[in-house]
Amino acid sequence: MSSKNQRGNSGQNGPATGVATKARPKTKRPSLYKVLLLNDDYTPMEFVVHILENFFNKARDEAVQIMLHVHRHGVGICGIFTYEVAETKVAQVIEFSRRHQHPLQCTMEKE
Ligand code: TYC
Repeated sequence: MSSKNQRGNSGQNGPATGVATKARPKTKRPSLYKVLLLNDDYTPMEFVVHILENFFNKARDEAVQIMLHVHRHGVGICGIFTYEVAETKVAQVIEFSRRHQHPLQCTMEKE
């Protein structure tokens, strides 16, 4: 078997001293945003649970827990997403609630 290095070594055996030539694309991690649900006095609890199950893929138990947290504390986190996903979720919740004539509000906040 050859003892030559694959590339860039200046000749002798031993540790490779060549220039690193492998491409290393710059990948910055995206900023994340919390999507928050706000309490109100009118939206039915069951409707909020439905939102959490269907728009945020929560299982029934967790959906009920989040809904009750919002009911008791005024605000709660339904998920954490990149900017465009968070923006889409907020728009979907507001539109769906509006269409069902509930005042439920949803907003986003940088993590
Ligand atoms: N407070 C509402 C009620 O008593 C229930 C509710 C929970 C509304 C969470 C909005 O984000 C909310 N019917």
